[in-house]
Amino acid sequence: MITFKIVMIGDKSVGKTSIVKRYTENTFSTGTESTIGAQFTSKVIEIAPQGVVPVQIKLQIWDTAGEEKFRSITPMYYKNAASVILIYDITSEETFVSIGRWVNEIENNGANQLQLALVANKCDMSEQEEIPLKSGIEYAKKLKAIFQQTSAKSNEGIEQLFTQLGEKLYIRHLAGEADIALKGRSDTIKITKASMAERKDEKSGGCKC
Ligand SMILES: Nc1nc2c(ncn2[C@@H]2O[C@H](COP(=O)(O)OP(=O)(O)OP(=O)(O)O)[C@@H](O)[C@H]2O)c(=O)[nH]1
Ligand SMILES: [Mg+2]
Repeated sequence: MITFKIVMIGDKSVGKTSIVKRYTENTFSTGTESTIGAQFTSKVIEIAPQGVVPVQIKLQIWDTAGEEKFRSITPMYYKNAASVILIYDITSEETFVSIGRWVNEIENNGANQLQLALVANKCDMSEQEEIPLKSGIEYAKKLKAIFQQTSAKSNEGIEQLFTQLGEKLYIRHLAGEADIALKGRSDTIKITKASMAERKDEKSGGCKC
């Protein structure tokens, strides 16, 4: 089965962990703790892009820390990644402005073949919106990124985000664009937390799906 590595990036508190939790465990909590380092979860999904026979793919989703002090280690997570999901919080202009900085960082690390996705999270809080939908859509176009409005709280757009992205990655893979599929587990970066997550997976007899 083809595995695609996807990295969640964005300022602290934009909802990276919440989106992953909602997608992989269908849970949401208001009292999440800030992520330290990074960890990954895997999920197998069936996709049926237009003109292609339905196929199962595995998404290996890396949740990273948004806090400034962990920023210097973030670039190593781009290694072997097929995609970066850039997340901002629609109620915080600052987090939208930061997207440009994250994009620069990705480009400076020579990872410009990555498929980008831009995510406008916390859309359940539209009464406190600082970034209109239009701005997100326009920016995504500029970045040639997939755009998705989400709410980890209400579950809006979460499934669509990963399905849309999985389909896009699979189509790119079929077209032979770049080397975007992970070949095996040995390709993943070994760090303490990730290794722990991996061990947990192995204990339960494989991935979490
Ligand atoms: N209303 C609302 N709150 C959300 C949503 N997503 C996340 N939150 C809340 O926002 C806060 C931060 O969420 P996290 O998922 O921990 O944010 P993060 O991006 O992982 O933060 P770091 O790990 O520090 O980088 C938590 O209190 C969440 O409950 C959402 O879609 N709607
Ligand atoms: Mg987090």
